[in-house]
Amino acid sequence: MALLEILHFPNPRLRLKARPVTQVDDQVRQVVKDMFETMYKAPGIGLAATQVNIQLEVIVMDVSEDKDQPLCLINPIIIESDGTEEMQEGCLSVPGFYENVVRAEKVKIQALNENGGSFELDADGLLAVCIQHEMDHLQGKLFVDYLSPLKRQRIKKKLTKLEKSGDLPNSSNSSHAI
Ligand code: QAP
Ligand code: CO
Repeated sequence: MALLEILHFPNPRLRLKARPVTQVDDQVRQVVKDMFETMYKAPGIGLAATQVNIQLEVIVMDVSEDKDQPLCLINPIIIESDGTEEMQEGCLSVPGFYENVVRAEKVKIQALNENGGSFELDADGLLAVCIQHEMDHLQGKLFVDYLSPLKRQRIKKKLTKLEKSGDLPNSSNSSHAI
């Protein structure tokens, strides 16, 4: 097991597109394990491989209250979506910022699980929002892209400053803390 380093906006690596997993093998399962560990530790409710600098279509999530319902999505596709809903979102790659985003209210997805088995899932509420948010990551898209350029620029400026000063989580540059 290993904790992975989470990239922060505006790191250009968050813009890379993930490629599909061709075979769900032990190496992929190790990535899934490490991603769960990293997400639970953060703590977060969702994490896409792109956020930990791995360009594979792998997502881990757990939107349950008791953090006891891990969900792994490999090569997910949306096969149906319905309605619209606005919800406040955050992101482990955009720490400390929360803004409203409009997305589909319901989605039906098809994906592979960590054993390579195919499944479908009907999602609504927070789960549906989280799935769409994480699938965006695999395309190099962030929730801040839905905000006004001015809001996005402000967030970018603040996070760049925090990153330089080493004041973000899992930073290896906390020079002034010593
Ligand atoms: C995506 O986000 C999401 O700013 C998952 O300081 C979030 O796990 C989808 C987090 C909300 C739908 C609704 C954010 C942790 C975690 C922060 C997360 C922070 C610490 C975000
Ligand atoms: Co995110």
